[in-house]
Amino acid sequence: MADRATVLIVGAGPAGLVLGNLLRANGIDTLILERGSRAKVQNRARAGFLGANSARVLTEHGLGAGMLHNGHQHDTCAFRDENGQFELDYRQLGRGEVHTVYPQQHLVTDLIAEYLDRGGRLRFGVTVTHIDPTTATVSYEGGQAQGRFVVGCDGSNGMSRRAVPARRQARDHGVAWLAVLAEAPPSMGTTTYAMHDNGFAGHMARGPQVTRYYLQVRADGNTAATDPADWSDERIWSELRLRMRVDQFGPLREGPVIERRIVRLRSDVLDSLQHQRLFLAGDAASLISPSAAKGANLAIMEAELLAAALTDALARDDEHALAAYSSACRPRIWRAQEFSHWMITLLHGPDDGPDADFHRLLRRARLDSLRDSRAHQDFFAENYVGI
Ligand code: RFL
Repeated sequence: MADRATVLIVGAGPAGLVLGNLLRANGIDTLILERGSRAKVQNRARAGFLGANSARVLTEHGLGAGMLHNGHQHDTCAFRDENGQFELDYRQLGRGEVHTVYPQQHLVTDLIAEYLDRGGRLRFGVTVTHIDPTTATVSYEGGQAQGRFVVGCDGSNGMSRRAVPARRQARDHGVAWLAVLAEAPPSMGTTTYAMHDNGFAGHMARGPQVTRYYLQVRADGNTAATDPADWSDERIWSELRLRMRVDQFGPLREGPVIERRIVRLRSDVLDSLQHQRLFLAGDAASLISPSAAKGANLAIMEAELLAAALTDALARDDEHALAAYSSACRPRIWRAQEFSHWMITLLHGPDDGPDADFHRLLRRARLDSLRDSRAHQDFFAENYVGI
């Protein structure tokens, strides 16, 4: 016999867990099915920068204790290239908002504990293999579960988005990063974006003892022309020293590399986040490149909207918000995509090709404008922290 729950959620990432928590707070019976083990999802290091809306959602809904206690506020970023460096204190710009740095794996750990405390049901090690959007039934090896609604929060490679017959806007931005986590304190007090002829390098704090770095690596067509295994600790640090121009700006605080992986910069957005009784949230709905650190923030924004809409539908028999869910999310998703794309073009130029010089000079002009123009800085700050 099929398991029953009012709302079935596929995936225990930020989207599924925020949604599950908000529904539980409204007394709605939920079941989350997650492919990975609890240890695996609680140790998956990805995002770290939570924007102002995410911090509000977590705090307002009683999910922010860990973030408020152990996260820290971050308000400055720096850009450096062959012409020097400038900093933007974005607390003083735009809407005056800041980031809270709180690693995704800590947030996921908090959200799981709180969800279980709120009486939510969660099964680890269950891989959903089929979703029927008409009957809100999900199948997994050895069983089935049925709900009034199903929400696919299973990420960009998940299977739930394939059950939504929507048009897709997919784009590979032709850029690949080696994403590195180092067991080392941050080297600078700022998030730093460094532009160099060898490619982009980035520095982002994650905590007192862990720092994320990015190195742009060669991308040929749709594949990165390198393997993480090609990058020894020494090669990573030597390339970071070069691109971060340590001779000019001071040394990096180095330490063992604890994770290295290739990340393609891609977008993949569906134009509808609903089909019959199936809804999508998070990366399942809209994948965004990590260039502006928006993915987890979009997931949290969507989870809050969908929780309110499902609550209206289930507790008040009012499906207006549910019907409007896709159209409420779409403009926010595209604002984030637009800014993320703007960041991609700011940080990377084409290495070669007939237009390479033209694009390099445009990039230079864009950076000059960001350094000098208060209006441009306000635009940046508003979009950098906001959704
Ligand atoms: P997740 O986190 O991928 O979770 C999906 C969950 O679904 C499970 N799953 C299934 N379960 C059952 N049956 C199936 N068939 C299943 N298929 C999949 C998976 O096991 C998994 O647990 O998706 P969600 O919840 O939508 O959250 C999205 C975020 O994780 C993602 O957008 C961010 O990590 C993106 N991102 C960043 N976002 C930010 O807002 N700020 C950042 O600073 C930031 N930095 C990053 C990032 C992503 C990165 N990578 C690795 C792409 C840095 C990096 C390097």
